[in-house]
Amino acid sequence: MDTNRLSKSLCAALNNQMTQEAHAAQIYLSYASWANSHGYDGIANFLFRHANEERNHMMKFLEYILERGATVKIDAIPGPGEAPSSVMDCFEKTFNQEVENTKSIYKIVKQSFDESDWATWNFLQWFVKEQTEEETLIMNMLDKLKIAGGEKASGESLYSIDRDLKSTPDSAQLAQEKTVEEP
Ligand code: OFO
Repeated sequence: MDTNRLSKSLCAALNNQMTQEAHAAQIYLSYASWANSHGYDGIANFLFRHANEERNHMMKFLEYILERGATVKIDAIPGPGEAPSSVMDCFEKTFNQEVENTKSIYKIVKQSFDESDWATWNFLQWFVKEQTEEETLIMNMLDKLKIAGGEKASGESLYSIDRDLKSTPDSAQLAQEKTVEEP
């Protein structure tokens, strides 16, 4: 008896998204390492925490696919691409990657809607909210950097942004602990 509750196309889309979350984690790890090696310990800490979050997102997809009786396909994770050239570039790249991720999640939301797969549609609502939060978080960082002078920001202002991030309490709760009911 076949107990699989996901369509072939939704299963493929969810598996693909799972790999994209792993890819996002690689990007954050790479940028965090770049920040650390340039002396920005606060920024590195912020990015390392986000790498962890993305990994948790990957696990959420994996667990959901299994929960629906479908097959998880672990694939190769694409590399993170080039390291940033500056702090501004780091956050611009981060923002663009989050926007791309949002688009990719919206696609699966639409697909689940079109297939009337309400369980998957409901599961994805957590990610819709999470993406809004993440985009806002990075947007706020970009605003601060713009005020500091963008690409021309002085060492002093970058120093204080980095120091502030170091002392900011960890507002990024572990994604694993969040649920659709308690996002
Ligand atoms: Fe950047 O958040 Fe995952 O989905």
